[in-house]
Amino acid sequence: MRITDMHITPIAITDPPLRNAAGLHAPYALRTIVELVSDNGISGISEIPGSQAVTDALIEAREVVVGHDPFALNHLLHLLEQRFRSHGADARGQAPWDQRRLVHIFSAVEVACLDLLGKDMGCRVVDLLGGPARERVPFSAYLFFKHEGAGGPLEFDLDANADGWAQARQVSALDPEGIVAQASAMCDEFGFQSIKLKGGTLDPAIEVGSILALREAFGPDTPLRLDPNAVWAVDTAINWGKKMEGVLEYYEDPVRGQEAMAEVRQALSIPLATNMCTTSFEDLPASIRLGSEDIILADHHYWGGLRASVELGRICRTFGRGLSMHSNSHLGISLAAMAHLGAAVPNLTYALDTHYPWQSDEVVVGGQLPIEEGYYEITNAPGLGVELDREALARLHSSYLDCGLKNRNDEIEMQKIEPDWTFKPTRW
Ligand code: GKR
Ligand code: MG
Repeated sequence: MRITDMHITPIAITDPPLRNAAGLHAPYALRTIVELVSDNGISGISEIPGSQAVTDALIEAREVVVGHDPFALNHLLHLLEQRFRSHGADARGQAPWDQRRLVHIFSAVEVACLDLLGKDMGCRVVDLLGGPARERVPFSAYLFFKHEGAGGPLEFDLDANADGWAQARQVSALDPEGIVAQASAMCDEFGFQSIKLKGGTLDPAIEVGSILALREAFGPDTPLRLDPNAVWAVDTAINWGKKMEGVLEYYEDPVRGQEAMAEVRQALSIPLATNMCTTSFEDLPASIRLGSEDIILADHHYWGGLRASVELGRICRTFGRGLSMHSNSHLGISLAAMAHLGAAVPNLTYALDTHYPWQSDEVVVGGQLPIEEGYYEITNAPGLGVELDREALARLHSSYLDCGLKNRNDEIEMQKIEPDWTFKPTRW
């Protein structure tokens, strides 16, 4: 089999004004959809975070990918690595999200190849990864401090008749009461049984107060996580962490860097997790040596694909580290890929993060995928089990062209609300 074409489509999806350590989400989040077409007329798809650098790199990668056999994945990824090595090393950046290009390219190409192969052979991606350890994959609620609005064009932003989650999704939530209300609406709608709160945005007293309010409202059987995205100082993280001992399931990236994480971990009896201080295979030796975290958040978009993430799972098992999963704003192709990975890796035992409830657009046939009782259930459909809705793809590509965004920049968006606001690597 040969890959005869590679379609690269940047899209913009509506995204509510969510707060994080880097600022505020813009009305649109950028994603890129990749479709590989083979000489037998079958195609495979994938979705990755979008940016101008990623689009440019995908266009360059196309020269390597087209003409290649999708079965020969190891060789293909090797060729891509060689091609991009000449561009110099990628930096992850200080933002909560990862900005390296090569891992995105690997992920886009590998996932689309696996989808293509599954569709060709009539088997699922989870089967290509070694078969399911579970068919139902648990996801966690993901709460954000937010401003009023549901994202997208302003005239459609607010729906006065909305109720339930649709209503909670558009109102502001900037204190513990707002966060508990957001959690209740999200959990009622999707049945989530674990809850993560994005921190690093407001005074730690409000964020820790929100965790304690969630504990009060949901009781000790609902695991809670707090993620300050590395903008707390070590003392801040330890002092506030003491108040959450026995309350948090895990404390995600309270501080920046492996040394600081190791210091906080020593001082507290709460498991530490990361998607910011240990983010690549090269980071793993120091992570183990320093003991910087208990749990690593996999993310096939950032760890170079699904098979690399399976390898990460095995390394975590070897060194006694837990495994969870990171997420950014995304649509159903990414959700399906995350779920196939979550189904395949036996020790991925924590409920996976997902931003999916915050999204209202979709690019797969049939619209948004179901999360019920907090689970997404892998279907028997081949490949990732999802198909591209071409009309939706064209519409979301038009949104991309119209919205004028080429890169994620939460600082600029935040300055529309607080003109003097600037990103600080350590804020509190
Ligand atoms: O989308 O605001 C966001 C998140 O903060 C995201 O960018 C992070 O990468 O969710 C992520 C995390 O767990 O750090
Ligand atoms: Mg995180």
